[in-house]
Amino acid sequence: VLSSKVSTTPFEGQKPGTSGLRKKVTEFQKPHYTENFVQSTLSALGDKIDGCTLVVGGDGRFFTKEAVAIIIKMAAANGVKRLIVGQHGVLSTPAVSCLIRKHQTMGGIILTASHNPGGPDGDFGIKFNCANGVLSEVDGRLFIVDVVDSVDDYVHLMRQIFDFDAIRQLLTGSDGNEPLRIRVDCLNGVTGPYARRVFCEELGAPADAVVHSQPLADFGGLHPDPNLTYAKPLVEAVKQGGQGFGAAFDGDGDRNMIIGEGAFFVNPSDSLAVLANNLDCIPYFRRLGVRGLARSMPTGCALDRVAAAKKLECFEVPTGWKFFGNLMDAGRLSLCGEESFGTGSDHVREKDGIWAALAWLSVIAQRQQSVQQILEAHWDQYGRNFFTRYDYENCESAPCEKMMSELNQLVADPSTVGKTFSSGGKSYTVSKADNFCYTDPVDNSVTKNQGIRLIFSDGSRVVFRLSGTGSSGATVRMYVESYEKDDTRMDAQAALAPLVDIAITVSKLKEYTGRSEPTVIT
Ligand code: VG1
Ligand code: CO
Repeated sequence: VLSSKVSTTPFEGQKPGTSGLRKKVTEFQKPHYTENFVQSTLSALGDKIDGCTLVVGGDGRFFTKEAVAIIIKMAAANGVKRLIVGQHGVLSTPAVSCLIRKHQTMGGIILTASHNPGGPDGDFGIKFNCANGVLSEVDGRLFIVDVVDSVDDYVHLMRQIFDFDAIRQLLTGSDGNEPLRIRVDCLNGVTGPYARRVFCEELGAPADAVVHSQPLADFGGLHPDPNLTYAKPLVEAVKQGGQGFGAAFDGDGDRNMIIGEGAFFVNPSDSLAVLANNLDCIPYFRRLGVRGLARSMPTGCALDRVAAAKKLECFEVPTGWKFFGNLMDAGRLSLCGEESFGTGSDHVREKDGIWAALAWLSVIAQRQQSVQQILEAHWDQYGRNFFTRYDYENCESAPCEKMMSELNQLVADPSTVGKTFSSGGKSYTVSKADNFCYTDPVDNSVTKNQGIRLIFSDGSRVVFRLSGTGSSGATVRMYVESYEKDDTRMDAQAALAPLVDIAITVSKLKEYTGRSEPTVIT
């Protein structure tokens, strides 16, 4: 392999956030910008890079081909022996994780900005996933690029986890029941080919059940973020079409939104708890048992109630999937999720959108109940943790930093505990206030500053943090949660209105962000 030396200078702001480096495409197009980050990533592997194998792929967004070409050249120059690349550079995030594990590679490079818009004016991103495997052997200096079918290995894995026959019966009505009609919206992200193969070819859903299934460099102008705001077309289609199940995934295929008939919305925190409560519907967990549960800190606490009832260990980790990996590798975690539409298990080391949809279909098939019936039964058993998240996207950074530092002072002030706040006829007394700090139970590493928490005496919570995935400005996330034992059928926004009001007032959010309304409410 021939290589040459190129000199370059550092760039501002190449620090990876919650999930790698995310910036405008135009940043990555600057001379040496992408090369610098790729070189830093490869250099960080140290000696281990010599003769290793890496997986490379991404969600197919604009600039993917250019980035793959750069990575191939630089990997060769750095002594990597073999690259496993998805066709056209396209692989979903969970599929990359699947390949890393299957081939026991040194790791993988994922090219995605996830749920952020794409195209020449959109975002691009690069993140490195570590090996959860063994070192490959070094023999000679031959450099190999293997182009793999992006779908085969993933589908094979799904077949081992789920009972495809049972789901096929559910979707085709071959058991004599009315078939469950579904609508799966890939939002023109990377999941299209996976979803067509899984839901239509393998599970017998009609071809028109999977829509926007062509991965496009600009997502066809759609915002590939599966929530009620950006996946509105799915919501409308299911309302009108009468399907009993709807799902949408983000650009790189690791997020999911689940809705039932009439577009009945499943809050992701509830989704996690329901799956935890029904893991015996899935052969993978029947076979391996359930070793533990986990959620990210801002995620609603419905999961904790299931864990307590089932006497399972339950972990609370900082936002971002990387914290779950250690627990999985230590054999202490089987199912985990985040309020941000991420759900997954230890079958890979990423959250997994299609997996989540299959998990839900497994529960529906086994219980023979609708999505809404399953949720309501859950609330009847455990009570309901109402949950909402307000996002204030792309605000000015300085005032948001100031707001966070003021909130830091508030939670550091001992007199905050015991204070009572009231609104809309409801009162909440602070029982704990802090900035969330996580000590990894496996390696004892400490991660500080993971979000301001105000926890009230009835278990209700308000959490504030700044996003680590935006490509410009600051995005404030405000998470509000309250628990009701009996009154579980209320509208979530109505139930949470008093606490939302308190949270906005206490943080002076409107003053600092200059926004009277959030960009997105989930
Ligand atoms: C957001 C979510 C977080 C998620 C992360 C990556 O991070 O809140 O839960 O793990 O995105 O998801 P932040 O720092 O912006 O709040 V993905 O689908 O973008 O890889
Ligand atoms: Co994603």
